[in-house]
Amino acid sequence: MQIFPFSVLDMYIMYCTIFSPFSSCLTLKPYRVCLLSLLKLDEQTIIDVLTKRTYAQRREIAFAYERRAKKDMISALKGALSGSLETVILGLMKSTAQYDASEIRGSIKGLGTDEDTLIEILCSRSNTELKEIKNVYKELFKKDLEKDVAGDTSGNFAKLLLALVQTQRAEPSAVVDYEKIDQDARALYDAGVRIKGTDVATWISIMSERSVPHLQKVFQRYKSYSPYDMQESVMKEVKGDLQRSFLVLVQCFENKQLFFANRLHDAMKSKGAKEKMVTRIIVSRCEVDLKKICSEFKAQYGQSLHKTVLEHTKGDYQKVLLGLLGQEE
Ligand SMILES: [Ca+2]
Repeated sequence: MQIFPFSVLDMYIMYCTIFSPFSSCLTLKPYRVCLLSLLKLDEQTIIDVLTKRTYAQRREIAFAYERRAKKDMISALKGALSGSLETVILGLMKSTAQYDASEIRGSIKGLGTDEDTLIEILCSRSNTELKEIKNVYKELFKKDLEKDVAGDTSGNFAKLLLALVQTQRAEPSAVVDYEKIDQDARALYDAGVRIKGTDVATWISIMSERSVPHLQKVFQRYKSYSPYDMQESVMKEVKGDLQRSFLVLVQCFENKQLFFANRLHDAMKSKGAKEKMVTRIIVSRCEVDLKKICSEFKAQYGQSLHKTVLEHTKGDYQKVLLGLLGQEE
């Protein structure tokens, strides 16, 4: 096993902050230094510690580390780790919004676009999450998310993503408006399955402006007009990136945690997991709804996500994922 190449001072600071993240290092008793010299901080320790803390605690650890070591813990981790483990650990050192913003930036900068990442993030995040992503994006990259998305996409696909980034979605209302539910269901049908071609603009405005509970009822009602449910209608009416985006949206409106469970299942069912997707979903959801994703996974596939990760990944990458999934329920 590789020894984590930190100096003794580094290890002392790590130890103090790790085992007592909210107390000042200065108040710790000196005997801990002796204890520390017995400790070997290796990859397993890093995994154990960082996966069992919240983001706020990980920041606290990094902050205390930087204050005492006069150097950046992220750079130290970069120097010490490599490969998939490094990717996950560095992801964990970002807030959820910072992580999402960085993934989006990574998917559009340079030549070409990673539509998979872009669609997954923009079509699955709530309005509140998207607002924060926009702010963080500006902060981190000094760029406007809307402009970057517009610059990298085109046609109706661009219009849909931009409508989502504009965060016009209504907040859920306490009053159920059956008339509007019926109107929207009918409008979705009239703009798609009922006519030749598709009035995509109508689909975009309904799916980007209505609240999620409202849309759930709209899709139920929709079935009384259309011979196909909303997902089937999307498959029939549109193609390519636009189709994939609408599908992610509809699936997330219906059951977001099931959507992520299905994605994880698909990413891992083939030999050699689609690591990028597995990493992205587990890191981006570990502070949000990973527990619920685990229950949906178990309910849907009869096998735990935990066991599936054990079967389809290996080494430190497997350890860090299992650490984030926590105890199997
Ligand atoms: Ca049509």
